[in-house]
Amino acid sequence: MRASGRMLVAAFVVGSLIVGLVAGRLSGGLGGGGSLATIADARGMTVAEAEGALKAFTPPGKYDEYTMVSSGGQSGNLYLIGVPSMRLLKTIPVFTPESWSGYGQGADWSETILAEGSSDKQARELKWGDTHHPGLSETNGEYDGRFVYINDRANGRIGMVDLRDFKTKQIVDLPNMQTSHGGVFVTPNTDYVHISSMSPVPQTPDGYAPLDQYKESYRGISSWLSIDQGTGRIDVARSFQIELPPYTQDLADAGKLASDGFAFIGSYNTEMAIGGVSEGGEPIEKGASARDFDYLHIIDWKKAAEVAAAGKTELRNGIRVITLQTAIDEGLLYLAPEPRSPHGADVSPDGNYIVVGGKLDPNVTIYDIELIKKAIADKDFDGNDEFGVPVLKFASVMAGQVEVGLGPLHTQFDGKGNGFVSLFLDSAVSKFSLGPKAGVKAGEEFKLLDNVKVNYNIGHLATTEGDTVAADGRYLVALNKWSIDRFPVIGTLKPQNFQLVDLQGDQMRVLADMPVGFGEPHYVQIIKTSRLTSAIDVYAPGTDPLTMAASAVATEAGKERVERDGDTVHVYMTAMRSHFTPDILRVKRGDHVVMHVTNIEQTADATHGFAIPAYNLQASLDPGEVVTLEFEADKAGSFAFYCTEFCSALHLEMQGWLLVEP
Ligand code: CUK
Ligand code: CUA
Repeated sequence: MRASGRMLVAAFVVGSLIVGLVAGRLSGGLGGGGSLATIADARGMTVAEAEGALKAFTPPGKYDEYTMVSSGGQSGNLYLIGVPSMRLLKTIPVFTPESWSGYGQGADWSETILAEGSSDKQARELKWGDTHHPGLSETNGEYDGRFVYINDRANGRIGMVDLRDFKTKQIVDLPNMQTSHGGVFVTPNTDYVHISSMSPVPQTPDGYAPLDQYKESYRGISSWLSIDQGTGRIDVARSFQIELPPYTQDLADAGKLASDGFAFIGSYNTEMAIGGVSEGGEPIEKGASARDFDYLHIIDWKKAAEVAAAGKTELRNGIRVITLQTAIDEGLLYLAPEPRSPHGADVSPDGNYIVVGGKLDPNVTIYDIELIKKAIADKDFDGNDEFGVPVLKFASVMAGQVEVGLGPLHTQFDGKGNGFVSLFLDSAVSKFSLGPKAGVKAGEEFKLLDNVKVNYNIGHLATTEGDTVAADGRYLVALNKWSIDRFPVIGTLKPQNFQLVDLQGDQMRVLADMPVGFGEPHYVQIIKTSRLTSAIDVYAPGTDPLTMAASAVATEAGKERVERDGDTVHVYMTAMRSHFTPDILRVKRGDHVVMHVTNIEQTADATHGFAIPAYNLQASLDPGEVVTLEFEADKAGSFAFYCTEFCSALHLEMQGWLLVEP
């Protein structure tokens, strides 16, 4: 009763604020500052801007209704941002070492992940990534808050973050593909996470083929990575790949509901231009834009899984591959023409429509899954491409086109029959209606409804829960590439600019800017915060984060010890406010030191750091966590170690000595 009473009061207060805003003044409740109009005036804002601020504002101590999982571009990380406040909550390192969390700074579990993420297909050990497309796990097509997958566009890699502790637990460097771009999505029950190549590569034993053998030797790859439902880990042995023609495969999405079992991958450069400007050839961007149509790839992935299970695959570098010929013979791969140089392939929440943007075409093109299925069943083909893949007739599968503006890229949805498409060249978002199968009235379908300017040159956009069957149409976030003039001059590399757009009124409205200074995020997903139910506050005592199970080398209070085994010294250390035990370590130069450090606290947020700066080691020990740091004590000296987290009033005293005797 009390809680609902409070909610009524809160609703009344918000109502009063809005009434006050509309009236241009606010009667009381704001303290000494006067009416909101007065405050807005004093700060040089319009009342409309103040109203926008109020819509985006999340008061101190309150949680945001949504949490945005943002890729971090060239930083190689993931970020968590509250929506609507646009407050940055967390950095999650994935492909790049990071100091605060100690990720890749000496703790064995994170070193293991990064090391496994660089296979011998690479020329060098990889130290960075270019994260583009996060994929949150789903159950029945809705986000379930268990895991998130993120690709490395630079390499054919994918990382998995466990949403129990929000830490990276796996990086897989996939064979047979060098790059991975837009093809990241999970299937509606997270049976698979999909990732596809961007640049086709030679499928030859040594990974080399001259460019004049492009059509014969180079292939695109669609990877279907099987997920362990308990841990979220990718099981490569149960996964499979499908060879694709050597086009540049691009953005992709999984079918859902009406289109469950299918996947859609856009592509460009079906011209197979290879460049060679200095060898008498033409620039790739010219060659790749020659044809009026490129191809939307349509994959029947449930059939592909059956084909793989039936053994109609070849093992290539440790993974099962369905060859292009097998994919054609088994009827699991089709193409549909899409207007030239498309970008974006997005499935509506009901699963009926697939929306494609054409970078060089002012329309979005909307396909209907029922028409696609019928065209496949009727063999309603416009011949084959030059690799023998059947091409469906454009007129047979296309449900509608909407002229939305210049440079349409990506589309998101509100679950109310509308799509929202980003317009890179126009720096705008256009809202348009889908067709009757999304609940749109006859006569109202496939129409441009609204347009809002954004600043500037938008790439992706995301609506709240917009990739799922439960898209709710509350907010949209525009991910803008350019921010010239939006922020003070702070050097020559400008921030990216996220803009929060309100979808709740009749017209879209920009509410807030969020400068992003950590890289170029390409895509985000926005999940209701209430769905993050797997999240834990504190590890159980003595947990190894890699396994989330009790660590064999956890140390309890009173059991701290140093054990020597030849030249190897095992240290079993505990950390608690405000000391390490032991706090003096004596070793000899040349010893191999293995330090098992356990944070024996069980108080949430009682994190300690452990750093031996001279040996380039740093770990973050969250309450209950065990980390192992291993090093050769090859430099003699007296080295201070310390806790790097301000954990208590006596944090500065939380230090000790590593004595390496000459
Ligand atoms: S791509 Cu960046 S704007 Cu990597 Cu999703 Cu379209
Ligand atoms: Cu522990 Cu500072």
